[in-house]
Amino acid sequence: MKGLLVIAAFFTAAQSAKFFAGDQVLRINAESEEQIHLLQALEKQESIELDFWLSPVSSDLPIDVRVPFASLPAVKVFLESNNIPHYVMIKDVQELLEEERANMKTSRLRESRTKSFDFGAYHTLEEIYSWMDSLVAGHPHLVTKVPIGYSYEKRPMYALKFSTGGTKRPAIWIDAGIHAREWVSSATAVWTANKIAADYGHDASVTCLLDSMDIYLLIVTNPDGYVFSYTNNRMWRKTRSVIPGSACRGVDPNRNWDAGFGGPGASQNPCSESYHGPRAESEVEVRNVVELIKSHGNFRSFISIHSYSQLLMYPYGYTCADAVDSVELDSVASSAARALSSVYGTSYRVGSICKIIYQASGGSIDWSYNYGIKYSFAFELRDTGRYGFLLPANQIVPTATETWQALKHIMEYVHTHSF
Ligand code: 0X9
Ligand code: ZN
Repeated sequence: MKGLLVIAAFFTAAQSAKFFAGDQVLRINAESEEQIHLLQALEKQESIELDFWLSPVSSDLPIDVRVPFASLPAVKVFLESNNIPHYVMIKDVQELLEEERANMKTSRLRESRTKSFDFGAYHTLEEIYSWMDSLVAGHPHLVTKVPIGYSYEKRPMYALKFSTGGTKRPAIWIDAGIHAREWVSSATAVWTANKIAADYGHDASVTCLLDSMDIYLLIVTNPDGYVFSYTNNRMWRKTRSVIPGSACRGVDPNRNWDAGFGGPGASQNPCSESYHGPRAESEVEVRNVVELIKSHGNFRSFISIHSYSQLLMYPYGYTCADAVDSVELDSVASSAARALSSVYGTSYRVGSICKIIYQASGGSIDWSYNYGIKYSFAFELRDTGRYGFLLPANQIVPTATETWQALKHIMEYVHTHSF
């Protein structure tokens, strides 16, 4: 029996190289600027590997941090000796990862038995790509796969294009999975793609929209990171590019856009989770999107889907100054958030990135907005931290279902303001 356990443990370890046994996610509620400064200093030091899921900034948001098992005593002593309120949010990260794996396995078995796709499960990149082919095959007059280029590790990137004809009709852009570990983002995008295809010709709002506009949906914006988060490190966030002169890999693709690039809220340290990269658009994944948007030339809305925190945001992130259209964007986002809440009561906060989450430069929707795409929004999907990036698969469909109401609201608004 013991031998079996050892073998089982070995295989789990071989499957996902990085182990999170005993790691905890702590929620910290700093009470003063001084405490925030202490936590910022803790984030900067490199001797303890801390993974801040929500960074220490002066805002109403709590601070969530994954602490490796070995560092727990030191971190807890640090917090206690400085009287910083905190509690354990996730008591064993590895336990959640194992449940997640087990669920994927079960759903895969069910899928092969029933020859169907389980929207309530997380999938590998390969599974998502082959599902995309089946969606296109099932709706050849509505959905096409648009190759937009290759990732750093030479994986193809495809946007799904929903169109009923015309050339370069006004279009809506939606991307998901720019941060690798935010799996519910891509899972929501898969559900959404299916919903758009299923509703065309049946739902008046989708039909009316697609009769005069196109929708582009990029389900996995960071394919290398996504694969790596599946095979090697579930907590991976960045791209997988090699940084000359550094042992650390990857750039935060949401700090790499040409909008306030390199400013506050991005790191110049290649080992940081928010490393902005050697220059704006250094990441080919970002470049691929920028090139598609520019060459198309008729996007009216740009929506980026992240997790977690339950926020619906608009520009700017690189500055806390108001965007020219902030009053209108705030009202569109507020109505969209209300539509979302009407489904299950999930509550979202609305505001500019800088004001409701933190100052972050080089973000995608700041770029799209400055490029001239007025209706630029970013979602942070469920939850508010109980599971954070490790949202259980049974919340995928509810998350996607409520998010759809918000997306539809935004799209309808954009539609009525595009002609
Ligand atoms: O830090 C980020 O990039 C986003 N938060 S996350 O936890 N998903 O990493 C917030 C930035 C807002 N989004 C955009 N600028 N698109
Ligand atoms: Zn993100």
